[in-house]
Amino acid sequence: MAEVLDSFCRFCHASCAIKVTVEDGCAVSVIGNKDNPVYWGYTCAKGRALPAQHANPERLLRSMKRGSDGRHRPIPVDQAMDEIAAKVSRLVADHGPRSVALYTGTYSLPYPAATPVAGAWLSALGSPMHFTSATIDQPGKMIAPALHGVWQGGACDFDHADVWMLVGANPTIAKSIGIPCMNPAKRLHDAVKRGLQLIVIDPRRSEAAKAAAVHLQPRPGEDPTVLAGLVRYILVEDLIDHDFVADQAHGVDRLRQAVAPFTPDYVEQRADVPALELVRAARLFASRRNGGANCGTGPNMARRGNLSEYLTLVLNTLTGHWKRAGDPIRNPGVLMPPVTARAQPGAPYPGWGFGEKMRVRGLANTAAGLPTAALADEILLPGEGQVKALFSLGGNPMAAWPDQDKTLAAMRALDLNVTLDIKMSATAKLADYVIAPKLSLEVPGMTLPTESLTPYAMGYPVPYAQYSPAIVDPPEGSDLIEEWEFFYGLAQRMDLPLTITAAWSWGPDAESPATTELDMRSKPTTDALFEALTKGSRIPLAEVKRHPEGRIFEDPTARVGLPRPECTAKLEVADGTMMAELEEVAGESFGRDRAFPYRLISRRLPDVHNSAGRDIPSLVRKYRYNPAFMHPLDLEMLGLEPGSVAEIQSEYASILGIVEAEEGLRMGVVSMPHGFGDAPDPDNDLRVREIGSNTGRLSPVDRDYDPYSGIPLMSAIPVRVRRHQGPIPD
Ligand SMILES: Nc1nc2c(c(=O)[nH]1)N[C@H]1C(S)=C(S)[C@@H](COP(=O)(O)OP(=O)(O)OC[C@H]3O[C@@H](n4cnc5c(=O)[nH]c(N)nc54)[C@H](O)[C@@H]3O)O[C@H]1N2
Ligand SMILES: Nc1nc2c(c(=O)[nH]1)N[C@H]1C(S)=C(S)[C@@H](COP(=O)(O)OP(=O)(O)OC[C@H]3O[C@@H](n4cnc5c(=O)[nH]c(N)nc54)[C@H](O)[C@@H]3O)O[C@H]1N2
Ligand code: SF4
Ligand SMILES: [Mo]
Repeated sequence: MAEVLDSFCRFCHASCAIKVTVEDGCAVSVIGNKDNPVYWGYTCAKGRALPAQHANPERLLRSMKRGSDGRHRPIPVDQAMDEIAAKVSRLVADHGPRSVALYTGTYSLPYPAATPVAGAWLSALGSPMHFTSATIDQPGKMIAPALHGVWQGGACDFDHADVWMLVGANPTIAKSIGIPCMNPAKRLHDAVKRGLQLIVIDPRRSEAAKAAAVHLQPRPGEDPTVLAGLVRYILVEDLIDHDFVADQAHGVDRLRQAVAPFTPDYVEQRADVPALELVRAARLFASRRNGGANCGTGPNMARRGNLSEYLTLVLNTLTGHWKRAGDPIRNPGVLMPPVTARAQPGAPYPGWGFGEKMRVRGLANTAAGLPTAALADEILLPGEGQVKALFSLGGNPMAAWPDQDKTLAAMRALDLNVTLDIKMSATAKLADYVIAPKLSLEVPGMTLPTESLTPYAMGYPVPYAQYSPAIVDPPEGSDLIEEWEFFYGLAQRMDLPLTITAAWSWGPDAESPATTELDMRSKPTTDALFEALTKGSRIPLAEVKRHPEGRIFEDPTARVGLPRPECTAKLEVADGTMMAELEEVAGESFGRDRAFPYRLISRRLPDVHNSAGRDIPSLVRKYRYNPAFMHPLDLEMLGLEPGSVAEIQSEYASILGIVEAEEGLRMGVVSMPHGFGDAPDPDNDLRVREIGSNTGRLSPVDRDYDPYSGIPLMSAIPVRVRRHQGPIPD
């Protein structure tokens, strides 16, 4: 018998509210809930493919162990946990706890208990080596606020703003950064209709750029130049918010000196942005009080991502684009503790260099976490502290980490390589154990992770939350486990106590989060863990559960408070390191790079999520591979027709790409999605039409990297392009 049940999608981090038709315990179709007050019925092709994903013949229904012949065979998950626990105990006894590392990737987030329990297990072991994808994503998003300080009144609300700037973010497709990610296309459309002026800085005429009043299309990697140009113009033309800057900011004179070289003419020459357009963007941005600017992955993956993020914050501060005392707090938290906000600066704090030190390139912990770009080296470099065991939770290092050749060497060097994945990913194929987890509709879920993504400006614009119980059964005959249960199982076997910490809110009056010691004899339920993670929440989880369709839990009284009288902190607009970087930028020579005349830039495809979704037929109807999009005139000049195979070569490595024409790109650019291909191997590499190729191979981790987060050039990579000369794959 069929029934229609409420749930929410966890294919990406937008958590769209859905109605799932369930027949005999299996999902058969998914539609958006058109009555939902924040998503208005939206789903994308990935959400509608949830039934296919759950029933995918490629899906792992049992955990796998790699035999001495290199082949993977099913293993009961309890036995896998016994063996893995024994191996970890031996490694820790022989090499110390630092020899065990955890990497949590994209699909750790949709399972709220997964990272807390995995992290608690790692801490109980005594290892500090918890890496995440944040430092190979947008490390500047966390590092820049540390250097600038955080405005404790909060950012202006997109849904009520008059002006907005997106720097290398495309929320229409990515549903991620820059504007709230709940049906962002409609949100953007409605905003423009009510008068919002959108400014987009992107070498590509992205879907978001199509809604822009001003679209600056600079040379890739020139964001620091363009943003410094905007800052300079706003200062020189005296378009700043005088009262706000005088009261709340420190360093304006020093900033003025550092941006002096970035005149509109200089920006035009260097970044190829017409001076008049730059001026138009600066005037527009400064002319409205209610607004904001945000960076996405584009500038963060190009050179000097911290500086681009920093200058974006500086632009917000100079123009006073922050909330003031008495302004409404439109999302005072739901599953998180109550948000507190005061119209005062939070002082800057260290962005890097504290905590655990890496053994390479002078890197250490950062405000964005440990530098993941150093993890392959940590595995490969012999000596005290060498990483010997890696646990990947919902991540795919072989597809996602920069420097694919080095990653491959690292995966092969590990004594113990464990991944938790729903399929035999490129990483799983190299792993000793692949733990097969339950999938989203088979487990309880809550929207706490989406709510917690406020620093990425993708959290809920209103106090919305949803809880979903498991609504389908795991496939018959399967032996599946939730991710948290795996780490809990290891801890039980190793006799380690686990303590998890509840979610905490930002804000000057936030209380320290509650902790819960887990019962290690009798396994808690997922729901009990959810209770522990939402201790102190503004709305009790039990109340959220009473509204299975998801609901807004208003608090119209929540307002930004007055500053504390004793507050003396200032927002720093001339951080020493950032100003020194700006001076370096100003001193750089620029012009045509004859050896590597093109710039390969990052971008996302609508129907796949990083390396996930490529095994679902409805999602790869258009592209099975990752096309190398180029301007038609570039293709003509290179003698390439759409659909032909090109060799794309960086100074370090080369990959093949199937070229595709895109009018909206500036010339000199190759725009190519990541996460495709497989491990480096001549056979895999020639299957470019079938599986695409991995852009991460073009990015060595030990050249041209950020000295703090370690992120190498992953966008705006200098490359040359020519017709592929070897055997042409069909
Ligand atoms: N060159 C280049 N490299 C990049 C980027 C880029 O733009 N260019 N982008 C970077 C960014 S922003 C990020 S966030 C990282 C992503 O880095 P990762 O998170 O390491 O990579 P993903 O490809 O997202 O890997 C997700 C894995 O989770 C598996 N999976 C899917 N569903 C589930 C599930 O329900 N449970 C579990 N346990 N696993 C599941 C998928 O099969 C896949 O293997 O990559 C980064 N790498
Ligand atoms: N459908 C889908 N959605 C996703 C993902 C996915 O793979 N598919 N991945 C998810 C993940 S992990 C993340 S982190 C987010 C990312 O979310 P976004 O950062 O919004 O990602 P993109 O859509 O790639 O948009 C980045 C934009 O930056 C531009 N760009 C590239 N280089 C430069 C540069 O040097 N300067 C400037 N100014 N712009 C540049 C690109 O042209 C592109 O339009 O998306 C998430 N959402
Ligand atoms: S946007 Fe994300 S959450 Fe919404 S349906 Fe698509 S994949 Fe699912
Ligand atoms: Mo990401």
